Amino acid sequence: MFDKVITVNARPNLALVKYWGKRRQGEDCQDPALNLPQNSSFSITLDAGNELLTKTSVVFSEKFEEDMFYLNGKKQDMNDPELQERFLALEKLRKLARTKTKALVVSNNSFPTASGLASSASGLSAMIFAASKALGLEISMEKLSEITRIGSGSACRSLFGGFVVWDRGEKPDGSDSVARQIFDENYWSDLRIVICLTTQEKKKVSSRSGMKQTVATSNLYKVRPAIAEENVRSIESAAKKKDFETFGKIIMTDAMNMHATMMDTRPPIIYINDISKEIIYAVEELNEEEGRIVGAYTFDAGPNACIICLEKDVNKIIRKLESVEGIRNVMKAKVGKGPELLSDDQNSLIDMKELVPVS
Ligand code: 2P0
Repeated sequence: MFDKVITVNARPNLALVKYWGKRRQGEDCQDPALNLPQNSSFSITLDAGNELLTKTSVVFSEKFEEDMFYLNGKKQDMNDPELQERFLALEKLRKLARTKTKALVVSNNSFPTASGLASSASGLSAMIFAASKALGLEISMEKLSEITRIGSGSACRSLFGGFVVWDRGEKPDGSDSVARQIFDENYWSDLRIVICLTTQEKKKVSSRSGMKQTVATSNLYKVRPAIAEENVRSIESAAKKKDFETFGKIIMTDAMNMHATMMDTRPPIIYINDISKEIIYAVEELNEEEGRIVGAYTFDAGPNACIICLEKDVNKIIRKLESVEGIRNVMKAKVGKGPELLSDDQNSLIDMKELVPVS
């Protein structure tokens, strides 16, 4: 049964209104492992050519005694508690397929893992998308997004291309906490993202544990979900009108609002660094000089900056950033597609005959 190798490419997404905090067990959450967010979020899926891509091959086979996972060529320890939590999503798929057959998952990221660029989002969405095909499951993207969310919250947004809203939902079982595309990748064709890498170091506090600490200890966080919810509504309406001025202002204020709650956490979580701060000042200065929003910066759980702008202003922003010392690399991205199924001959990461990772 099975033994069919499926390979997909998936892309990271960039939240422009952020998810930072899960619901705790209670009336609106029956199990914290469901990864139910405190607020809705809004993202764009990123396309930086081959630079920000997760390629993943999955096969289920009776030959396997255990699940195996290789990330960037390295076999991962399946006893790792965080990995086990993430694989709950795969377990859920297996349940739907009424099977106990184990899987081999081989995944390669073309960007630095755990550096604040969302590799877990593209990774989990690639794995779950590929696994659903390998199991021959015919389920809606909405259902797939519900399952992917269990592996990683932000990953449920990477199942779609373009502009995506992940609705908070109200149900304690999480069946209405799913992502949906609101516009496809061609909708706002001159939107660009300038990504500035300021470090390649692994972050000190993982998003998963960081957001838990924030929800538990930050007083400021008490007002965050309502602010974020309002920001999702406003940015959706700005996107609908392609009103970049409003769009950009919401992006910057939402990112800073989330980072304020991180800093208000006990002990404080400070993801941005001195270079990030210089980038903020440089973009603010450029916007001031031009008398309009030229660029809008945002930061995730790390110090790398993403600056959203229109195509006509990309060079202006890059020139301005030349005054900032310490930026290691600048990449340009567009709004991209959701996961793509690759045909067998498009270099699978699993040897089709031996069912082992290709060396
Ligand atoms: C986001 N981040 O909305 C926010 C902005 C980081 C800052 O989603 O525990 O890796 O797997 O649900 O999705 C990072 O959190 O956390 C994240 P889990 P995830 O993109």
